[in-house]
Amino acid sequence: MTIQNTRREILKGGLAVAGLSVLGIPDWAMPVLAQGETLVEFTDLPPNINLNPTVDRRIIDIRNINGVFTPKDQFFTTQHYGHPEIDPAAYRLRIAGLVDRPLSLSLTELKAMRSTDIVFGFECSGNRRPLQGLTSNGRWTGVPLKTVLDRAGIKAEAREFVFFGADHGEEEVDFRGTITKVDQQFGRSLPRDRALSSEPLLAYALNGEPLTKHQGFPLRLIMPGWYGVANVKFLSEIHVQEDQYLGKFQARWYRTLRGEMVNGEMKWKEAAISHLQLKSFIARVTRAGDAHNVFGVILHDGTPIRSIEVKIDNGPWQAATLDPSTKEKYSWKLFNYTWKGATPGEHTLVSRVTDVTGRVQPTSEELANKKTFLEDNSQHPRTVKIA
Ligand SMILES: Nc1nc2c(c(=O)[nH]1)N[C@H]1C(S)=C(S)[C@@H](COP(=O)(O)O)O[C@H]1N2
Ligand SMILES: [Mo]
Repeated sequence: MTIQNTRREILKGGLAVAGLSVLGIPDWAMPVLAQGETLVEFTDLPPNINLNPTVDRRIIDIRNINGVFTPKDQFFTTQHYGHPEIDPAAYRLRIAGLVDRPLSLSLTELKAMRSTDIVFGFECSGNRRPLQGLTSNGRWTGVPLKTVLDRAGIKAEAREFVFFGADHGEEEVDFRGTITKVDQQFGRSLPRDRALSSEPLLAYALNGEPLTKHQGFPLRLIMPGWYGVANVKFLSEIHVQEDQYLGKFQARWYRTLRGEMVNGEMKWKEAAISHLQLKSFIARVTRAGDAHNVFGVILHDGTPIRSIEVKIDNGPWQAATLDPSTKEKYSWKLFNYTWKGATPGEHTLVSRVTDVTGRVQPTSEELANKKTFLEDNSQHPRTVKIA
């Protein structure tokens, strides 16, 4: 039995509410806890949470985050068409369309190019309360996308860069009520300035090891600062074109409807999912002696963080401390706050992050005009009961 399954069985059995630290199961040994430290359960977490609802989905248990990098066998995962079988020896990345030299690159050729590393933590745009576990952080290694595009030679009229995965499935395309069934690949696009910037990576390794099938073996696009969906896995083709790409996962499935006041009038905008919205959440509360530690996670688009604060009940916002090991630009950021003098009974804890441009993580009331559930970066109040 894998750790994931063990956890699932435990959580399914509702034992989570009994206190995970007293179960005494070896592979559930709570290594995140120091000696003498105990986990304080969130009372707002439903007892029957299921962290592996399907074979294609793995949700991390945020209470167990242990260090900067998520181990490859614990990295969250989700995909729409399962995992395509890819023979690494036969694999080719094709670059076609508005290029001077169409390319077909083997893994060996890609790995022979100058590589670079980037630490990048992201979440699925559907990640939200109460679990918040569709998120992870990793060190990605690969070839800058620009290196490969420069080698192909991008024509002046190129505007849109479409990234296709090897995974595909049958989709019903609705046009004015008429449905056509077609087989489509997973695809996402980037505009020219983004595609030709220095940051996107064609990654073949995670935390120093080859990508797992869940994380997109053998190659994935890494788009630092953007939501999960932009990071196309099992990458098989880059198509360079002039027209906008309007595939399902670009234009329909991953978009947000928001109302915004412009000159005193409500304007409703539908936009494709792109960069991460500034967000934080509390992941774990522990007790050691008389003090409690509140530990949490920040996800953001790379804009430097100005402050991370924690509020207990109706008290003032108090400064929390950023973990200095998570200072890299696109890394997720971890934080801690020491809660002194906690009184017995129920308490509500919430965190709020602010970046240097003055953006503040909104409350859910402030997000009331976001009508679709993706991009939920609202402040997430959690409850605990102090004995
Ligand atoms: N080829 C392909 N890439 C994909 C997807 C997919 O279904 N197919 N899903 C996307 C979505 S919605 C997310 S959140 C991330 C998840 O990445 P992970 O499984 O490495 O965590 O992959 C993205 N890339
Ligand atoms: Mo996603």
